[in-house]
Amino acid sequence: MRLLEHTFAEIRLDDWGGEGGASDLMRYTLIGTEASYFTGKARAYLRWKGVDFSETVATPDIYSEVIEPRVGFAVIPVLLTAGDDIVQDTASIIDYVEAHEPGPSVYPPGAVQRFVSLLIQLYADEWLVIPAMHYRWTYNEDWILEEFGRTAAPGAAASEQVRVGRIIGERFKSFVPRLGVSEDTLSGIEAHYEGFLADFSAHLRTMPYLQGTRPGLGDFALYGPLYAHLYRDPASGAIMKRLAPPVAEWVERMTVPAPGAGEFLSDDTVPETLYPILKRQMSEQLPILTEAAARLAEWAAVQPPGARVPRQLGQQEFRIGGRRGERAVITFSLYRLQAVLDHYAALSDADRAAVDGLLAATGGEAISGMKLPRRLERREFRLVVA
Ligand SMILES: N[C@@H](CCC(=O)N[C@@H](CS)C(=O)NCC(=O)O)C(=O)O
Repeated sequence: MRLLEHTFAEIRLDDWGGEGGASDLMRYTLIGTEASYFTGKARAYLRWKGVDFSETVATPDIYSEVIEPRVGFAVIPVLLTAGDDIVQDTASIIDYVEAHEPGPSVYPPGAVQRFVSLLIQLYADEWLVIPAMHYRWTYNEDWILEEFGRTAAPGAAASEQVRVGRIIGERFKSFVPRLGVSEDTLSGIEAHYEGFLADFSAHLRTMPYLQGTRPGLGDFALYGPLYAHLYRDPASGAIMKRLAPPVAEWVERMTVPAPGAGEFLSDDTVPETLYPILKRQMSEQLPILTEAAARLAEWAAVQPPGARVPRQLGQQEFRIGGRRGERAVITFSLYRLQAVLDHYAALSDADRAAVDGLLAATGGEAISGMKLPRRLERREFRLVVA
């Protein structure tokens, strides 16, 4: 969901102090913040995986001394390894740890369940960001500005924290209209989110996680928006607890996940209680992805291999919860879509038939014929066309 490239140098002070340091003698260091969407996803996963890690707060000093020089731009979370590798993007972080650490896999063993996990990741990372940012900035603005200041400058005076919080906050707030949050769409965004909460609550009354008695990739992805913005931000958390106690309890379980406990549903079963969630995704997110792929095709037609993909390719109309609005065409979403399409392309005939049945039942038939115009890759942490 990265939208802006910015530097933290302008708000840097030498004597703020922070917690921990990037050189702790742990196997991994996760750099992020408690208020960050994608840090939540990575943290819950690392805890569940049972790996040895510590967390370093992404203060302005850490941004300008570690993240910007090594990643090339200001973004969290970042994973540092004991071997001094640096990994960015939560999907890459998860895949890196899956490849290097023993223990239970975050991916369900069945190809159909795995397809659903990737779909839910696409929805959680790239669509629920709309309600997450709306609720944060419409109902929690003063709180989050103070929180940004407390995090960035823990040793500073309260007035300095407020100043710093505003500088950081203005940057994140500027993402809000680009995501399509406006007067025209507010009620639709809330309708979408409340519908999701009702459907996820109904599902959670039947089992503790998305696909059984243990969390998988889809759960960790959903935890991104549902923890920091929609549970921890106080006004959002009150709404979640009022409308969807099972979801709030799931957030609490996911915050302290028991490493390795539980099972995925047997026989690669996808519970029908997930269909309403997938239907909502298909009816609202799929059309914007289809249009984004067409924009990528126009742009990429004249690009050489290795060309860096712009974060945004103009604007597009979209629908959410019955309302219409405008938003930026966010190219990164196509990278998450590509993971879904790659998995689809590699399915056996029998698994493809099962996935096609699921797509037909949820209005997602278009996915079976979808192809991105160019392959997307990440080089030096940037999206490029192959
Ligand atoms: N796709 C990335 C998204 C990371 C992301 O958007 N992080 C936010 C904070 S939660 C950020 O640092 N945004 C800054 C920016 O987009 O410029 C991931 O999964 O790690």
